[in-house]
Amino acid sequence: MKDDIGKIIQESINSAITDRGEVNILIAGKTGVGKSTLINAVFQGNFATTGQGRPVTQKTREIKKEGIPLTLFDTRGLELKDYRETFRELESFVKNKNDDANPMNHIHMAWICIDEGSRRVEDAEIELCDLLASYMPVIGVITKASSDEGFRAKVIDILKSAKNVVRVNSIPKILDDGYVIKPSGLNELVELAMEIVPEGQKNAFVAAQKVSIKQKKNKSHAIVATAATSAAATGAIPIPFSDAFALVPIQVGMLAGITAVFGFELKKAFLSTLVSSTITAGGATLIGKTIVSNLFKMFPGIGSVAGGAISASTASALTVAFGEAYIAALAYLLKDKDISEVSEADILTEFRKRYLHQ
Ligand SMILES: Nc1nc2c(ncn2[C@@H]2O[C@H](COP(=O)(O)OP(=O)(O)OP(=O)(O)O)[C@@H](O)[C@H]2O)c(=O)[nH]1
Ligand SMILES: [Mg+2]
Repeated sequence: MKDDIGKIIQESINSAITDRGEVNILIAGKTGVGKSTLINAVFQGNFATTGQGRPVTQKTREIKKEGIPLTLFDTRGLELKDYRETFRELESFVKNKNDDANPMNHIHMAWICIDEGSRRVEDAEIELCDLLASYMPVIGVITKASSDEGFRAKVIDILKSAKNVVRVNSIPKILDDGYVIKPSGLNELVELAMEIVPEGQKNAFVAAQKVSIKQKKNKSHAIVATAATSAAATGAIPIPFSDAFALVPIQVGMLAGITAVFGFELKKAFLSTLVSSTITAGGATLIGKTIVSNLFKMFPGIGSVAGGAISASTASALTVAFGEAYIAALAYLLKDKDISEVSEADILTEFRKRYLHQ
């Protein structure tokens, strides 16, 4: 049984990672416009500060980080006189990427950053937007936003091939009297990106971003709902005692899926602790209740129908309670902490509080 659990956990991790997929985003803008600052404000892992990235064209660097399902392409060179040369090289790179038979390797969206303070949109920005828009959805991002004065409307009008334009301010601003203006627009940007990113990349994007806990919860609720349906199906099969064991992989898979979508690293040791201290320690609630309902099934005739029915709804209800407690724990921890600041012990404590009430 112990070995089986180990195998189930490893398989759950593998499929959670596969199901989550990868998302690739190109971020372009003139030097100093605030690309790196925006990247660090939106995504977990301090992407823009750690490492210089690998140059993939003269002006584009590819940035990746272990454990985060995101690749960023940071593009500069828009301010150069010979930007068309830069664009030609970029276009052949992008075309090559997006011709790949595997959609996971495509560049899935682009953000073109324009400094609000510049109050103008350059020809290079318009040309780049049109160029990229023929390969992927593009969002116009007005950076260092402080006062609009009609600039957003102007950008919408000029960047016709962009899906939409969002104003962001990526860093808090401290005024003379000590008043702090919080970053703004990041949530709008993430919501918009979620709408336009391909379906197969949504979970990866949700995991990589750190702005919207709501999006992480939404995707996790969907994982719980799917698991609850599978759990109900195992419960409906009138074979005595089979359910408790059939439920384990479903619930472990659900845990791994939620962990992945929240953007936490999937470590076997951690999931093992989580599983043994909840699924097993919760035996009284989980496996225990399933066994009770299986006893019903052993009665002939009406017993197996009633038993099946009780078991199906019990299995599904237990799975939902289990999954939702985990989501609530993770969401609670991320309210005022970054993923990197949340320890495995924190997760265990909060999860046990909510699921085992201890
Ligand atoms: N007030 C304010 N300042 C910002 C914002 N974003 C960036 N900055 C500042 O603008 C400067 C340049 O920001 P970066 O993020 O390094 O710009 P970049 O586009 O990555 O620049 P390159 O990597 O040189 O192309 C830094 O001093 C930032 O602190 C913002 O949203 N608001
Ligand atoms: Mg930068």
